Amino acid sequence: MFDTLTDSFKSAIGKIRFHDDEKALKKALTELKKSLLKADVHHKVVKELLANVEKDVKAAGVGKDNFLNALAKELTRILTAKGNQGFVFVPKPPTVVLMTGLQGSGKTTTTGKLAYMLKELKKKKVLIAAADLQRLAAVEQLRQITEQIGVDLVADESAKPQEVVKRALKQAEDGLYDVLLIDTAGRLAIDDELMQELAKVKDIANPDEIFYVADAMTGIDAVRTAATFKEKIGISGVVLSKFDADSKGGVALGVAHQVGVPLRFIGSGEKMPDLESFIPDRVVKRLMGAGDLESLIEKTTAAIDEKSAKKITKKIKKGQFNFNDFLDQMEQMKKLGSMKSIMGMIPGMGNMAKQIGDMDLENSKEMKQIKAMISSMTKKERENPDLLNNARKRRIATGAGLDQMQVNRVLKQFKNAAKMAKKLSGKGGMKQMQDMMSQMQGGGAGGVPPGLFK
Ligand SMILES: Nc1nc2c(ncn2[C@@H]2O[C@H](COP(=O)(O)OP(=O)(O)O)[C@@H](O)[C@H]2O)c(=O)[nH]1
Ligand SMILES: [Mg+2]
Repeated sequence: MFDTLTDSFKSAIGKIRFHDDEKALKKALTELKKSLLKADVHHKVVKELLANVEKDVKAAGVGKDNFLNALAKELTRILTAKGNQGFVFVPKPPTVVLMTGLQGSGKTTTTGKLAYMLKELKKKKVLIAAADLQRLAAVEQLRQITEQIGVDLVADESAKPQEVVKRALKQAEDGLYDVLLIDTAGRLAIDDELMQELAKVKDIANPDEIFYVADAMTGIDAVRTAATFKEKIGISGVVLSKFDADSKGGVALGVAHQVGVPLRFIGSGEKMPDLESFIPDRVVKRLMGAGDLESLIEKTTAAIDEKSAKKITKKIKKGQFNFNDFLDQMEQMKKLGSMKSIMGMIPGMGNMAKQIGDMDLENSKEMKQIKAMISSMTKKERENPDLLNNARKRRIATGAGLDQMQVNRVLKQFKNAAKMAKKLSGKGGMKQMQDMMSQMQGGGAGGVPPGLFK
């Protein structure tokens, strides 16, 4: 997320050479303006941001730290609109959310992603109502999604949307659900019929929140249609879907400010875990290359079962990490979503994330080889990698359809990884890892002075 933006910020910040004069400040502002416009941030937003940064820096005294502080403050202001941040639960459940948007914008997918997030991260009981009855395929799509993520669905192809919503409300109350998400029908463009149907559904649902799902790839249209929905039915949050396909990312910077409604979530892929909360001050940290540890911790603690994590850490420390633990770890990793988005959240690892790109760890050649090998092992061998003598290795190679050299290579990698993990899990291990990472990148996080985000 935000690769291009983060890059252009870094290069703008990197180019600033302050000699504490106003000429230098002007240069820095020009750099910044170029990078923001290049990222497709709306020109009015850019103008306002620059004017405020200039004013702040002049008041505080020209200098690099003051410049970066003013920029961080102004970015946070631009990204913040009046209203809720993240997902907010009402005191008396269920929290009812109406999902709206144009056809193909990503409503149904986002409904599934939100349900997944609430269920997995917040351990909530979620119900989904299929109120898109325009297309029969829409109900089927939702059925597949809810089965996949293990969330209950209210659907009835022969009923009116209002009927389905009524039933869902009753089931949510009776069944003590925490959240009810209502997926609605979209149109190719905004028309009166759509708005009237939505208004009817809204009247019955009496939702606590109305989310507008906008396709990030439509750029400025995403902002425009969101504004229309706000005016016609009133929305309380925007979700930008398909952000992974929008390499520039500037829409996300402008939308809250331009629509006057907070941007709440960002869709970053087609899979269920690919949804991220948009919390302005965290995003600013990431934009300025400082990573976003809060989001990372939230994501990992939810996905990784704490008890098994502790057990594994203990084993790693004792050097007892075996193949079963490895398979366990892989399963846990899968729940985290894409490797790239995780790496981007670790301070100083933004560059690394880019190198990894869209690498599909799970389907990589190495991973397939090691999985094939593990499945050819006996129970004892899985528990104790040291048992693997040459005769056993030959047997495993045949079973996995590999040659013995490949088996040896994978085993060596596995042993090295276990050794490395043991070392890192010891005292000062995290520090070692950070040093290693910054060496690999040829420098630190770059640009951001220490202490800026205290
Ligand atoms: N790459 C990517 N594709 C997405 C994202 N969200 C939705 N999609 C895809 O967009 C298409 C339309 O989504 P859908 O949820 O059916 O849209 P709806 O008509 O608004 O309900 C589907 O193919 C989804 O897989 C996203 O965040 N990233
Ligand atoms: Mg849909």
